[in-house]
Amino acid sequence: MTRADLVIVANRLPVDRIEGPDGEPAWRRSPGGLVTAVEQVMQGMDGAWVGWGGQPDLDLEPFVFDDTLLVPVSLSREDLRDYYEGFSNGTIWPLYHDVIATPEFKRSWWDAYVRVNRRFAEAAAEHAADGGFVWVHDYQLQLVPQMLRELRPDVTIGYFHHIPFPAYALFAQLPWRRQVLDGLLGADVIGFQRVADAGNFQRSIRRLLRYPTKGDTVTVPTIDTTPRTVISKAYPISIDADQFLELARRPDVIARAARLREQIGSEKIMLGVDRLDYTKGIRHRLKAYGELLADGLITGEHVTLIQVASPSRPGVEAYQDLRDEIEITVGRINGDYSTVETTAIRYLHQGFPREEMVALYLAADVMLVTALRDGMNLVAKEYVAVRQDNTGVLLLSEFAGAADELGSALLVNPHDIEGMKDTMMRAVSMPVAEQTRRMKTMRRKVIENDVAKWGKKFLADVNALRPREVGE
Ligand code: GDG
Repeated sequence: MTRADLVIVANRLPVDRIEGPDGEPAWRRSPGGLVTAVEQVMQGMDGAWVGWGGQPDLDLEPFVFDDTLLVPVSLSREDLRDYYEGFSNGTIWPLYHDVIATPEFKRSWWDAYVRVNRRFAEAAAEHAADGGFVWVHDYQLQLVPQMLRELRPDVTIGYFHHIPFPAYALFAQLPWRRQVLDGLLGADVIGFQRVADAGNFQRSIRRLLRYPTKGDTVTVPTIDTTPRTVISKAYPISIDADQFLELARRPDVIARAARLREQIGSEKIMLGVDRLDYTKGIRHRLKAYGELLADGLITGEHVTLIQVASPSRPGVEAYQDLRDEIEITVGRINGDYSTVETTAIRYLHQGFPREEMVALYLAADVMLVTALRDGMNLVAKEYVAVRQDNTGVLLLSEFAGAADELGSALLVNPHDIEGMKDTMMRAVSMPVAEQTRRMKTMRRKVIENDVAKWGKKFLADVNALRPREVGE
């Protein structure tokens, strides 16, 4: 049995199953952010990755891909319905995003969540080397740290929470709130996106479990030994800025951006890029833009809006409803304000290659990030990273984690439609000197604090707890 010094545990494996050239199934690296983030940490180390292979009932043995041992966890259609679409995306996701949609509390979903979390914990326990480090990722796997600690008390456990952690009054609604806190506290280091998330978590610990907290630590009592100290702290995630800059410097990408501008033809381009999710504030953004057109403050020839809404969670009802609402709104606005020659909103319910995303970022005068609640929002950081000439305006929701670092953006409250309209007008007419001043400050932050630094900071806190460093 192969065992690794570093084991990543995430809902998905970092690969997609595709049809190979010979018609046989093959694997292709998926372009996700977590892969790049962790890749840097894994370099030169014996690494394994535990996760679901992306298709139901895929019962496969562990295999090596790109020097990493991939350990597929099999999920049945029922598991996917109850653990993934159900408890993860129908209960935890809306509850942790300030109940923007109503969370459903179903006991059968919880049972599936426990069952599947155990499966992930067992796979991690089987593949971690003696005294190794296991890094668990995100809200689908909050019970894994404790389950793993019971199976393998010798390993060091980290957990990173990519989405917000809600205020106590909301978290307290969860019927299984204690179990979730106990599950997370199985880790040695628990990472959050914002200082406020770590604060909310500690408040819930104090109120519900009555464990003492001090600074970045929680003291967890144990039955037979001295209490354990758990670190719970903010580690704001970032992007691989160099990789984005490299794309932004490629002649074909630059040429594509110029062509897009020319073809669109309007004076200004505003851009939104989001997974089609109710947390992203796409409806609010469309409403503000539609009203500016209705008020006659702008025309479609003057300001075009490109909205990429990449398909997401089509099996969850709230997402189907959201898609309908957005598509009706886009249809109405275009019906009223497009002309034979110009289209007010170019709406794309599709995923695009990263090159195309970067070309869009380069073509856009204004980037709209109007999330009602967002753990971090990497799109905001990607836009900033590629704007090498220091032009462009980022309009950023104060409810996205990125607002903590990107205070030089035009910050908005997306619920305040009048405020958003004013800020959009300010964004499309901002003098270049002001754009440059703001963009320079933001670019410095994003480039200095890239994802490699994020990984290093998390690992430094993990290593401080260990007799030997991870990777030694
Ligand atoms: C969760 C948290 C947190 C999107 N469409 C396409 C595409 N993307 C890429 C973006 C960006 C990523 O997907 C989206 O990241 P976000 O951070 O904006 O949002 P979530 O997906 O909700 O991520 C979030 C994040 O985890 C990390 O911790 O920041 O708060 O919700 O990289 O560029 N990429 C390509 N084609 C698309 O059509 N290639």
